Amino acid sequence: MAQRHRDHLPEDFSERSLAQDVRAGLTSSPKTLPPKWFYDKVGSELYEEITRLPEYYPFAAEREILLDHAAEIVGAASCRHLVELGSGSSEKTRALIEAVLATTPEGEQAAYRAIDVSDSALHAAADDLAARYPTLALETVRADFEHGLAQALAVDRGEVSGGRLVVFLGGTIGNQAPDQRAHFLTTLRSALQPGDAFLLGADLVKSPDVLVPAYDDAAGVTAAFNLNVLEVVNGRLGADFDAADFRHVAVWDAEHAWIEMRLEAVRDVHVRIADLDLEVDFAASEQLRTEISAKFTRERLQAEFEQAGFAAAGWWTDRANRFSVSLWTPA
Ligand code: AVI
Repeated sequence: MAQRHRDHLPEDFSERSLAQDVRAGLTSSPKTLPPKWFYDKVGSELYEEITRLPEYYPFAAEREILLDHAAEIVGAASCRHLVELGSGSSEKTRALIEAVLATTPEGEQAAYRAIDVSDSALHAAADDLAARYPTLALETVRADFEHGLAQALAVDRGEVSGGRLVVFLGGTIGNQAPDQRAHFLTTLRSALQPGDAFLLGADLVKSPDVLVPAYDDAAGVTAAFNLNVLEVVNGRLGADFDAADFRHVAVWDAEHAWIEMRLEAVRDVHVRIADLDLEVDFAASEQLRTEISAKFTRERLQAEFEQAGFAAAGWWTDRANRFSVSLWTPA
């Protein structure tokens, strides 16, 4: 089956937006950096390692839901065209792809469009899927769904008839700030048509005794993942961060219902970011926020989706009720 690739990002997109984010984040108070910059080659490998940690339950819990309920989910969505946002390796999506293929009548076409910022992840996933599922129509789109969501979804529907199921897995929605999330949901809603549906993987609120170790594991992999963002800024913007000047912190913020990852200066630190011609000072104990990971209740998701113009169409959790996969349709 033919593969199609589209690139919606300008050549210098990554450099430009990293520079903007670093300048804005390190000159604000408190200091912040957006989590999307964790994922260079080393960061992506560390994240893969995180997903295999005993403390980091979200990955295994979501996979359990998809393996147990893929046929039911695809039946409820009744779509033969999957579109995945932030598709990465597409590994967990295979359960959904297989369920779509199993229910696609002969003579009809099943399709999968992967949308991600990483060219290498898109190509590796497409090669793997093409070999596994020769009858699947495959399309890869390199886009930043934070800014280019409408455009990434608006491209033509090709020869596939019927609705599309847009899939956003991994709990990544929790890494968006509440205003970004509201914007994301309304943009998504306006890109969907009757017959389309949206499938979301979202982590659930639970005891901090489970949540905090998931983001501060005994082996220190999450700490290395968090600290690696300093190396990303060093490598890409000529900064002179020394990771030994910072320590990893993960705290549960009960008021906002999110985990916050931070990097705390262990002493007074002066940093120069050469490419931005920027000097930044950290006082000892000052914290740089690098990620929020929001956790949800069913009620909260329902309220946010209704606000954005969606109706609930399905709800699944793993057997231990730690993680949710939910289906939403345009109201
Ligand atoms: C990608 N995202 C859903 C992960 C999370 O759980 O928020 C990123 C992560 N951060 C620390 N561990 C994993």
